[in-house]
This record gives sequence, C-alpha cells and structure tokens, in this order.
Amino acid sequence: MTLETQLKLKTYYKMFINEHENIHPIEVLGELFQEEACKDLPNLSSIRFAQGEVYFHHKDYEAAIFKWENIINELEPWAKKNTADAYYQLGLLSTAEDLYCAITSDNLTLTTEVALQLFSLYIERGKLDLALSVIKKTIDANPDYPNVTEIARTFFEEQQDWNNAIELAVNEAIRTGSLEWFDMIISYVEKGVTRNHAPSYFSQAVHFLFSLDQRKFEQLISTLWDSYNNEEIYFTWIRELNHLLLSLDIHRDDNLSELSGLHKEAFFSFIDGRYFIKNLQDFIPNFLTNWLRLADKKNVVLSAAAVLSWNELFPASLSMSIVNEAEKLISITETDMDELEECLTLFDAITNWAQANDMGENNRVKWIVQQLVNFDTQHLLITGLSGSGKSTFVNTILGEDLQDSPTSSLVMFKDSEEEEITEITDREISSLSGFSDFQERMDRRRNALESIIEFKRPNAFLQENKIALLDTPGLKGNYNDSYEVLKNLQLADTVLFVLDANAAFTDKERSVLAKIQELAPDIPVHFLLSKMDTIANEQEAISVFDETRARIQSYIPDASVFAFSSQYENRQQLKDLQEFIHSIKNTRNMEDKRLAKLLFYIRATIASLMQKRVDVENQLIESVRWNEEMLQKLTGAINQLKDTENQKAKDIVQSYRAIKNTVAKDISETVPKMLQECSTFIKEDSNFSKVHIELNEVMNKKLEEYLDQTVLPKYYRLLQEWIDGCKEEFVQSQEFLNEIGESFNRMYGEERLVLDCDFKVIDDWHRDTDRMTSRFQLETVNILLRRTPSQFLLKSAGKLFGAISQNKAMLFNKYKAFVENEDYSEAISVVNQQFFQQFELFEKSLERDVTLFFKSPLQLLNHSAEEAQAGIQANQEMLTNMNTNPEMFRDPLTLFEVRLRQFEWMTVAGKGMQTVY
Ligand SMILES: Nc1nc2c(ncn2[C@@H]2O[C@H](COP(=O)(O)OP(=O)(O)O)[C@@H](O)[C@H]2O)c(=O)[nH]1
Ligand SMILES: [Mg+2]
Repeated sequence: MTLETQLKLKTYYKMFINEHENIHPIEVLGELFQEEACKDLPNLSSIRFAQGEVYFHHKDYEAAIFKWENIINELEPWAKKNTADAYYQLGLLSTAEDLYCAITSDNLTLTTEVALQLFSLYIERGKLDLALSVIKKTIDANPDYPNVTEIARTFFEEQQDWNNAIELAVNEAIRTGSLEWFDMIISYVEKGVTRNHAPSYFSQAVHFLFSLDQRKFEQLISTLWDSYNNEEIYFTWIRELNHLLLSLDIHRDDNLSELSGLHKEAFFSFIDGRYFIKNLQDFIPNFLTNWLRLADKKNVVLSAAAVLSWNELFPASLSMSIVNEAEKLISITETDMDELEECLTLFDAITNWAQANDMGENNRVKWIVQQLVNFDTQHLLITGLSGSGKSTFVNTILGEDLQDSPTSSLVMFKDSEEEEITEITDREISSLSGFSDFQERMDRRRNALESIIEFKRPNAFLQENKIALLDTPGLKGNYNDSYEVLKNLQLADTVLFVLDANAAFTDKERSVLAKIQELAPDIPVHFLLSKMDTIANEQEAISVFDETRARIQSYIPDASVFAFSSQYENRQQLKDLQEFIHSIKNTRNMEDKRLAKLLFYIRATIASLMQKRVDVENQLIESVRWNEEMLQKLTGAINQLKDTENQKAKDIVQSYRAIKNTVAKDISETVPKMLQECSTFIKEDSNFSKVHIELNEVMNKKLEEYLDQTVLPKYYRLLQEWIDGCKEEFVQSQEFLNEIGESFNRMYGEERLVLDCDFKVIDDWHRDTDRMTSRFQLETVNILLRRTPSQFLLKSAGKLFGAISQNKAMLFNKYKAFVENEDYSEAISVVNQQFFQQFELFEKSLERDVTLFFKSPLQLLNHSAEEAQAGIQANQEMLTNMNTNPEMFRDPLTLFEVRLRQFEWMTVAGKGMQTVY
C-alpha cells in the first residue's frame, strides 16, 4: 500500500504497530510518544498524526483534532484535511468547509480527496452551485481518479443537468475510448436531451467511434439522425454528416447496411415533393456520393441510379468519378428491391401531391395504373377504321350483343364475378347502373373521348383466356386519330387491328399502323380480316385472305391474320379464335414490359402536371387582362349613365318649371282684371259699411272658380303632355341601356346584365298630377280686408259716413275707383302660394324620381365593376404568389422526375431495356 493510500484511508498509524499487533494501538503509540519525547530533538509530529487517526477511528474526534492541530512536518496538509474530516463527523459543517477550503497543496491525491469531501459537504449543505463547480474542476484536474467521473455523472443525472452530463460523456468517450461512454451518449440522444446541441458537437466522437466499433458507429449516427429528423437543424445535421463521412475511409464491403438504409429513406423524403430544390441542391451531391460509397448490397443499384438521375437533372453537380462509378455499378449489379412497389409509391406521391395542390384528381391515369399492375390479365386492344367491325367482333367473343351503336369511348371488357360498369374521367368515377345506362352513355358523344368505360361482367371466354378486350372508337384516318391512338395505346399488351375484307389494308390503315409502330414499337400488332361472309364465294374469299396476309406480312413479317365473320357458325369459330388469341398473347417478360409502361405513365403524368401549371398561369393572366378590359368598359358605361341621369333630371325639371311659369303668367295676367271687374258689384245704394266684406266674398268666389275651372284643366293638359314627353325620353334611355347591356352580355357570354329602368315613376307622376289637378279649393283670402292704409281709410269712411246719405254718391265713386285701380299683387301672391304649393312639392321630388328611374341599372353596373375589380385583385394575387414562388410547383415535379429517372436507370436503361416514350 502506498503512503498516499494510507493517508487517504487514515491507516498511516499501522506503520508504527508492526510486531505489536496484539497490543492496543493507543498503548503502542503512547509508548513511542514517551520514548520520542525523551530525545534531545524529539520529532513528535508523525506519532501525533498516527494517534489522531486512531482516535478518529474510535470516534473520539475531539482528541483527534487536538492531535492533528499540532503537526508541523510534511504531513501538515493531510493533518488539516483530517481535522476537517473530524469536524465534518462532528456535524460542524461550516468549520469543516472553512478548513477544507484553506488547504493548499501540490499533491493531486490530497487535493482530489479534499475536493470530493467538499463536494459531498456542499450537497449536504444545499450549495449545489459550489458542488457543481468543485466536481467539474476535479474532472478537469484528475479525471482518472477512482470514481470521480462516475460520481460526477450520477450527480448530473440526479440534477437532470443534461448539458453537463452530455459534455462529460462526450469528453470521456473521446478521452478514454470506452464504449460505455458511447452507450451513455446514445442513451442521452435517445432520451431526446441532445436536441439543442449542434450536430457538429458530436462529430469528433462519431469520427473516433468509426475506428473503434462500426456497429456502434452506425447506432450512434442512427440515433442522432432520428433525433434531428423533423427538427429545424435537420439539414445542418445532414451537411455535418456528409462532411464527416467524406472524411472517413469507408468501403462498400464495410457493410454499413443501417447507414445505407437511412440514406435511402432520407433521399426519398428529400424528393417526395415537400422541399424546394434550392434547399436541397447544396448537400444532395455529397449526400449521394456518400451513399454510393457506403451502400450495402441491397442498395447499390438504388444509390447508383440516384446518382445518375440527379446528375441528369442537375448536370455537373456530382464529381465525374462518382458518376462513372455509378454507371459501372448499375450495369453489373442485381437489385432485390421491389421495383413495382417503389414505382407505385412514386406514382401515389405524385397524384397525392397533385391533389393537395389543387391540380386535379387524375382518376384516368390512376385507373390505368391499376390495370397495368394486374399481371394476370392480358390486354388486347382492338383498333381499326370506323365500321370495320371491331364492336361486332367483341360482341361475338363475349357472346352477347353488348354494343350496337358506334363506340364513343374506350371500353374495357373484363371478366368479373359481378357485373359492374364504371365510367372514369379525370374528375370523377361514376357507376353506371346497368346495361341501358351503358348504352345511353355510349350514345352520348359529347366529351366521350375523355372518359373510359370499364365493363365488368362474368364471361367464360375472357376468364379462360385471361384477357381483357379494349374496344376503341373507330379511327377515321385523319389527324385526330394520332391523338386517340397515343392516349390509350400503352394500355395494350397486344394490338388487334381489324380490317374490312371488302377493302383491306388501305393506305389509311397503313398510315395508322405506322403511327402505332412509331409510338409503341414493342407492342405486337396482329390482324383480323372481318366480314369474310360478304365476299361472294369461297374461292375468292381464300384469295382475298391470302393476298391480304401477304401484303401485311411484307410490312410486319411476324403478324398473324385471322379470317372472321360474325355470320359464321359460332362454336367452331370461337374455338379457332381462342387458339388465335392464345398465339398472339404477349406474355414474355410481361412484368418488365408493364413496368416500362408504368414509368411511361408516370412520366406523362409529370409532364401533364407541368403543363397544367403553365395553363393555370396563362388562365390567370388572361383573366386579369379580361377583367381589366371589362372594368374599363364598365366604368365608361357608369359615367355615361350618370351623365345621362343628370342631363335628364335637368331637362325634366326645366320643362316642368316652364309649364308652371306659363300657368303663373296666365294667373298674373287674368286675376287683376278679374278682380277689378268686380267693381260692378258696387251699387250706389250699397251698404257701404258692409260692402267690403261682401265684395271680398265675391272676389274669393270668382278666384276659386277661375282657378278650378279654367286654370286647372289647362294645367292638367300641359302636365299630361309633359309626362308623355318625359316618357319618350325615358324610353330612349332604356333603349340605350339595352344596347349597353347586350354588348356586355355578349362579352360575358351570358345574360348577366338586365339593365331595366323603373317605369313605375311615370305611373306615379300620372297619379300625382291627376290628384293635383282634380280640384282646387281656395282658402278665403283677405283681398279687401287687409290693413293697408288706403283700405283702412275706406273702411273707416264707410263706418263714418255710411249713415249720411248725401255722401253715398261720393263713397260709391271712391270705392269703385279704388277697386278698379288696385293692382292686387299682394293678394295674387298669397293665392299663388296656395295654388302652387303641391306643384312645388312635386317639383322638388323630380330629381329623386329620375334617380329612382335609373337606380337598378346603375346598381347592376356598379356591382359588375366591383366584381371585375375583385377578380383582378384575386387573380393578381395568385399570379404574384405563383411568380414569387415559381418553385412551389416546379420543384416538386422536377424532384419527382429525379425519382422517375432513378427507377428508369434501375429497371430499364440499366438493364439495356427499351424505354417507352
Ligand atoms: N356481314 C357482316 N357485317 C358485319 C360484320 N362485322 C360487322 N358488320 C357490320 O358492319 C357495321 C359496323 O360494325 P361495327 O362492329 O359497329 O364496327 P366498328 O365501328 O369497327 O365497331 C355494322 O353494321 C355491322 O353489322 C361481319 O362479319 N359480317
Ligand atoms: Mg365500334
């Protein structure tokens, strides 16, 4: 045992015991002390130190402290530590802490022991910060000291101080290379407590682990990968990993299958449409380089194909040496991946993406893909010119007259336990309820070419021969044909070309055939010579058949030809047909061929989605342009209408006023004269004290009579004329608006604007003017009773002189003169006020009435203008959105293409097979 260990364990005293084992140490040491004390220069420190230990072990801490306080040799620092230990045992923690802290020494064991004591003391006193700092210092200074890192780890974990725990594990892993520490790191990563650490934090440890243990290396990477996946720093992790792997000397036969699998999974997630290319572009090349370097057997082809396809779509992004290696690998290696499964996954990813981005359901192609993966059934596509006998042939085979009218859509006849007829268009899949529904559907021509009909029905012939028949609309030998042929041709495993024996293999037919062979050189074409019964005699029939077959075979040497008639005896012909069909079935390498077709449809789908995006943009641009034009026209029309309205209101009010003025002029000319003439009513013998009252009554009566019987009828007549005039104006305006409305509706392509004015206004005017001119009742006006000075004089004169008869003649004359010379203007104005009151009210409402007349058209136009404005804004916003994020549509499709090309490299190009374009 070394001295340090003895000091640490407080067994230093044993040195003094030696042979005195059966004597109590206290006694042995006491004797020694006495002995030493007797010396001239006694050295008592060592014995005291030993005595302190013995007391300590016997829990006599005070005695121990007393002994250790008097040590003056090299043991002094240890004595201080022991003293502190004793105080610690006595429960005097504060004193113990002070003492520990005061110890200074170069001895690493001592300082470590002190630190560990302090560490537990701090914990006991709840001073966790100090505990942390002392243990961290200790790890730094003396990590190899027994238990130090273990104590620290336990402490960190208890405190859930993950940062320190992780730091300790990473540092220790690198320092010691102990796999246990790597396990510790893995456990922390799995716990999820490392997520806030930058990926680079672990790089050194991961790098080191590669040289220690490759399985653990994969395990650590895999847990880290998992923990960063879906986090914001995921791509940072990928970049860091790229970097790390590039720096390692990796060989494909290291068999890092877990890592390879992770690369595969990640690569497919990168290109599944959720990321933009700009986010991927910088790290994918390195990522693929690494994948190819470490790919295990199962993934070599996949990774090589990924390299090649990425290189194709992003040329020069990968190094030449990697591309060359990928090319080499792809041609020599077999893959055991389920290509079909992967293809279907890709196809689903594309259609789901399209759906999520409002780019349609793509039901047609989805259905087609379903048919292609059904390897049990061969597809015999029947084509030929219209009327050549395709549908009749299909009927014969099916043994039922399922089709009588010309075929308008592609119809696929399949054997099935239950009858089920379905119509498939891109937008929807609908079930046809039965045969009559089917026939009705076949008669409908409109958009028929856009749908496919799937006709399932129990059928022995189809079942026995494991085929499905695809009847097609007849070809006309013109330009549209190629579109039709192109659309469905790839569904076929074999093409059966039906010729009419009466005019077989014409130029038209040869040009269609050329088109088919150009589009699908891999699909075999065979021929049916139909309507053989229409040939006059057997001899000729044989020669027509021989001659036609020779001509066909000079084009296509392998083509078979079958002579057919719907009139022949059925059973024998069906037997022959069965043999014929069996001989033309194209079953060799069926799965590979179908796979190539599948890839063709995936490519077509990507292309059509790309095109759709362009279409959408063009539609938006067009819609903005159109709405702007409409808005401009609408605004013009609105302004024009407002001007018209103002002008009409002005004219109408003016003409109305003119009538009023005429009438007022009449009154002002007639009334004074009329009143003046009332002087005849005054007689010499009138009672002059009352004559002014009577006279006033007479005048009122006359006035009322005049206004009611002369003025009103004239007024009525004038107003009727005025209303007729207004109506004419209104009719003109309506005609003008009708024209505007029509021209807008032409632009809208629908009856959208009906600009009807409100002619009820005219009725209202009739009613109002009738009412106003029906009768006039004058409220008595004080014409002669007014208190003007002259009237007053007359009145008083009457009262004063009335009784005096000789003055009567004078009064008579004066009165008469007065009545005849009065101008009555004041009275007239009072009368006018009464008379014109309602006409003036009417005048005031005229402008509003004109507005009412035009209200509905104006509202409609305004509403349309607002709609146009809204249309412009909405489409403009979408356009801006599309243009600021063009990658939103383009990128996912490009990445789908990467994946498609990857499969093509693996399946078709890599194997030297023919790609279907
Ligand atoms: N005599 C005779 N007439 C036939 C034969 N096959 C078809 N036809 C007639 O030819 C016309 C067109 O037939 P169809 O099957 O509808 O032609 P598709 O347009 O190619 O489908 C119909 O009037 C059929 O009755 C046949 O083998 N013999
Ligand atoms: Mg037909």
